[in-house]
Amino acid sequence: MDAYTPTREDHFTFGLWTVGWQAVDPFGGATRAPLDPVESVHRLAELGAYGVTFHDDDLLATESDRDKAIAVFKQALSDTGLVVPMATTNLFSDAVFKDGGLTSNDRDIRRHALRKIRRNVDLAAELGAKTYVVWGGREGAESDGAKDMRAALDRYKEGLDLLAAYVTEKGYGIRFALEPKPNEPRGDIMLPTIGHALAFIGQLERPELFGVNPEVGHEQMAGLNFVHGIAQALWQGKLFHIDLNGQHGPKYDQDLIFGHGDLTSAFFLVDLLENGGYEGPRHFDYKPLRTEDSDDVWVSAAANMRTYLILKEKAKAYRADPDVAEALAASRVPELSVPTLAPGETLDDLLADDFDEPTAAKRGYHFSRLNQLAIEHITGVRG
Ligand code: DIG
Ligand code: MN
Ligand code: MN
Repeated sequence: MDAYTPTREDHFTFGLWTVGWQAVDPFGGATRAPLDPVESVHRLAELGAYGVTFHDDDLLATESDRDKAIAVFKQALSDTGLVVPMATTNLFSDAVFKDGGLTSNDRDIRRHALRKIRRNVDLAAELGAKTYVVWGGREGAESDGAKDMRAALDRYKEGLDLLAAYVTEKGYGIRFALEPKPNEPRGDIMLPTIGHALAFIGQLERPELFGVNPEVGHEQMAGLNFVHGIAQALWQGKLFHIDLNGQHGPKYDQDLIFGHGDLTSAFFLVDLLENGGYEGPRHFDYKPLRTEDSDDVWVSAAANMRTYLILKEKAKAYRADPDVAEALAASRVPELSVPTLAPGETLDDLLADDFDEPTAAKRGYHFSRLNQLAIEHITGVRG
């Protein structure tokens, strides 16, 4: 037990599919045996997790009878006290979804996808989940001719509007969180970034029931800044959930342990989540490396939470450091929060400014010192 030992109060949650990943990839078969979801619940509880999340199919990893699988899962939740803040649907593994679920060109398959989601939304509500994630991993195409993207958006909207009406009618108190990803497994996935998802939400019948579930690696795969994406989601009141993991920039989706990719970005992400008003669970959607044996799966799970708590403490020290406060002021960072016009001022009033452009153009921002202070906090030179 030390300062970085997680407790339920930290609200760490894990997808069952993370620790349960058998490490099958396009170039090789499983390196680990199927994992009983009941064992995952107990092991994650022992490690200090607060809850678990699941796809409908994850519950059937070792038990093919759905009712039995649900019963033993519920018993494990009751035995450990773990909660289920979020659930989602697997619309990407079964061959039937090879051209997508809600936006498959095949109308019968779109109807099947809606039935599959509805059934798991009912279970999610029964288990007390308040967030339902929609990751359209197969909603996309490999060629522009194969998918009429405007029609696909119509169908995505139709399906999500139906589900929003359903949870409203049922009084489930569930909100939906769209999870963007630019590609993989499809050549191009619909709603590829936080920005696309936020714009799409504005077109839905009940936009208030929709937010985003951004994943670290999914924005970084596209070379985007994840902290900026989260800042905009928070700014729009649409950060309903989050998938934490690690990624080394534009390449295949690595789903590394949180912080094991871009550590500086992870530091500022934790700083933003802890100070930016996000109240949701700190959820990990990562994969234990294919190289790991079944014991080290739990070492990897613990590492996510430990790294988050280490960065949380470092971010707190950074914010409390008087040298950082001074450097922020020298870089005029707090000045950005001052409205450009004073109360009551108009654009005409701007004309009265005595602005000396050459002098202003010469002013430096001193970001180098500020950035170095962050590095010194991250590396432990300052604390
Ligand atoms: C992949 O990043 C996706 C799926 O694992 C799941 O649908 C979603 C849940 O967070 N993330
Ligand atoms: Mn991922
Ligand atoms: Mn995810």
